[in-house]
Amino acid sequence: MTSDSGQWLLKVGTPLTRHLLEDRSERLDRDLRTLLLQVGFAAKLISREVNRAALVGKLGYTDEVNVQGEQVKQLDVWANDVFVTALKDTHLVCSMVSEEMEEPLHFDRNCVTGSFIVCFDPVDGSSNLDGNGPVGTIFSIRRRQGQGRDHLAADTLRKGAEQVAAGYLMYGPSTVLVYTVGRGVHGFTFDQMLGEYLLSHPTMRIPQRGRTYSVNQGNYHRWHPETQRVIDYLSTPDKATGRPYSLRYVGAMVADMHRTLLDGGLFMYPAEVGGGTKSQGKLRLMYEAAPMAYVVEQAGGRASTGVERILDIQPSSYHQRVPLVIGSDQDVALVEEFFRGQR
Ligand code: FDP
Repeated sequence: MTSDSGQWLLKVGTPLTRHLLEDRSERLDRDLRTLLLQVGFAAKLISREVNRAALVGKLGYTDEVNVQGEQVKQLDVWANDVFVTALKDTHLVCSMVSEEMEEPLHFDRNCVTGSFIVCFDPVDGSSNLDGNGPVGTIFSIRRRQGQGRDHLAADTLRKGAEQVAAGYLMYGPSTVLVYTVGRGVHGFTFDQMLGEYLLSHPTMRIPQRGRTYSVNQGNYHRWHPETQRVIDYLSTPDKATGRPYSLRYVGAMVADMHRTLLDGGLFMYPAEVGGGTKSQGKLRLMYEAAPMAYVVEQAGGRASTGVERILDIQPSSYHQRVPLVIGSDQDVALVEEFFRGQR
């Protein structure tokens, strides 16, 4: 819907389908619109299954261990299949990278110029599932550059700055869909009775500074000294600078990020010392850090490793991990000062 001045009016309660149809941005062509709607559809199926998982025997682990050596939940596998099938069916997706698949899937018949690469984490925060805690789905969409099978790896391993859309679903007390196509961030709440996502958070802006930090502080003694100093600083009382910050940690990135996006502050998953599996943190660049970084930057925030902008990192492997500091612009900038030794 546009006003007389040609400006796009965002009305709370608008269904996602109409919202996407009325967005005349050049960035959102028919194919990308179709893909976003299909992401929303796959998420409806996942949301329903998360909701009744305990009743249909979908809680608990499988016997498998995934590519990062983590135990796999039944819902991880099921949701991965749902997402793959739903997006493959659009014939718009050439390749898919997922936390649950060691290698990307390539759909030869879909691989024509202009088709898309989708990276996703079907159930983020899945260790929360058995305790009825919030979980989510994260997605990242890029356009394919080259043609032919030889280009598949090069097409798939691209910087976050090349994303054309990204977002997440949060399956909490309500299911929320948040997305960006590079023109701001919009949030929708799923109305179960209508079976529709309705606009509830138009043009989301993250506060420039927050009052909370979000990190697994149980890992404090495994962090590098500069990370420890950041947390010591934030938790030390000082009225003049608005400290101490409060600690909030759900342990599901989507839930911690959704709160951070709304209220401001910091979310971190830092690197650990000792050369173990978390020497580059825990979170994955392509389907966790990069899409969240795109969303947060589009909402006016900042995302870095502490020394480098997340969206500028060239991935070298599909499941690469990356230290992450993300949230309000001023709070992330403060952490970067600690990492540069300026504090
Ligand atoms: P999970 O392992 O439960 O899927 O990336 C995975 C993730 O959760 C994030 O969602 C979450 O922020 C983080 O790991 C939690 O890790 P810790 O349990 O080590 O704090």
